[in-house]
Amino acid sequence: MILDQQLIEKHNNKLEKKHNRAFEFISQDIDDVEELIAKLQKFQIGIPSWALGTGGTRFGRFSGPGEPGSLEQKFEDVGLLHALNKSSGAISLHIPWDIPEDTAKMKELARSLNITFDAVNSNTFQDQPQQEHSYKYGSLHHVDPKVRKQAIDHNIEVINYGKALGSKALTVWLADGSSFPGQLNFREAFQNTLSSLQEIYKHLPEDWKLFIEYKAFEPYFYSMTIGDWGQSLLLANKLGPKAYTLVDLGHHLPNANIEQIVSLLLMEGKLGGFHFNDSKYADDDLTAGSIKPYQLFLIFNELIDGMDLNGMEHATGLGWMIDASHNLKDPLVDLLQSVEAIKIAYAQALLIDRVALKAAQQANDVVKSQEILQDAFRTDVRPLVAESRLRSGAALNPVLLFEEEKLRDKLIAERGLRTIATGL
Ligand code: PSV
Ligand code: MN
Ligand code: MN
Repeated sequence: MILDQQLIEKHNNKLEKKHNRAFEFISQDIDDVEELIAKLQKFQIGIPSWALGTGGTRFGRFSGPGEPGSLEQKFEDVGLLHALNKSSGAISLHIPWDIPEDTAKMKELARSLNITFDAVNSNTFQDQPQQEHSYKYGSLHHVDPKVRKQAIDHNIEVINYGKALGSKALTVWLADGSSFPGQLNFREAFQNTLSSLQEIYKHLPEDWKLFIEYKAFEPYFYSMTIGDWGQSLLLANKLGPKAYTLVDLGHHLPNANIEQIVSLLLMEGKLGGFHFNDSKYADDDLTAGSIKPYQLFLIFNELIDGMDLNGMEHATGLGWMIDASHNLKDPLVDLLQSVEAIKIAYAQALLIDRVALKAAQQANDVVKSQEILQDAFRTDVRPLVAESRLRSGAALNPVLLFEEEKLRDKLIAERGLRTIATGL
């Protein structure tokens, strides 16, 4: 392991004095700071196996050195992130990009790194070598039952890998859609998707969830067969209690009110979880909170409101995952930044005075309602998030430690300049 506890302690000792000052300062204004810190400590965010290497665009890929060259090394990367922030204790695998051939061995490796298995993801948006039927015109929605069957079988295979590892959910994202009016019969495409998902659902273990992701555009440009939360929710409702909608922040039309979508899905008991990322224009897969931090905060505002109302456990009630892919930054540093941004938004939303907000809403006090939200959003909660790390044995400033200790150089020394080529 390129990072041991001593290095973390050395780093923390250096920063502790300044941190303690900032933490004491903010603590004075918080009623139950201990409860808030405990919530932050518990909160874990799943890391996608496809975000550990440098992503590309359709114009090119500029690989970084020292990226993981095997699934074992991807696990080690997540273990490293988790050691740095103690908030990244799970990996979400994408199959067949990451096939855990020897599941017992991979489980043991994960255990030794203190990480668990988040949702497993199927892939029916690319043709694999030796595959009999092509997904050029879609998979679960395909007009040809043979193609649908092949895609269903693949999803069942992914469930089986997940069962062997200890995952508890399958995420289905479909690239099924059409690029020209007339190409598809919408109703038939939807019905085919539903009956394919029904087959997959039959193979879902009792304690599993099926996450149905939606996306408004891309790779098709006219219609997507699961294009919005309405279509996803329709499918989830028809499938049954184990099926849920998954919200990927980058999959909406511009300016969509995602926090409102979140609040209603939660109200209906059909919000499965998130793929966190950020975007300016489309499915840009940028670092969470890097473009619209207020939106992220407003989403957490709805989450806390709805979860508290339904008595849901914040840390485990939903699937919290990142879905990112980068061309410019070191992927590990980027993931540290995303986890930090998500925890900051959560901490800010925990500060909202909910009793006062309710009263202001009931009185139609528009100004006060806005003031209450913005007061929480404009509080610098970074010392709270850092304190939660300190108490969990993680680094006060993971990004700084990563850079100071030249952790990427150490990975390069171990792995060489080899890189992987998976990821979107
Ligand atoms: C493609 O848009 C995508 O980013 C989806 O969000 C999936 O979750 C991810 O790829 C992995 O398949
Ligand atoms: Mn996604
Ligand atoms: Mn996406």
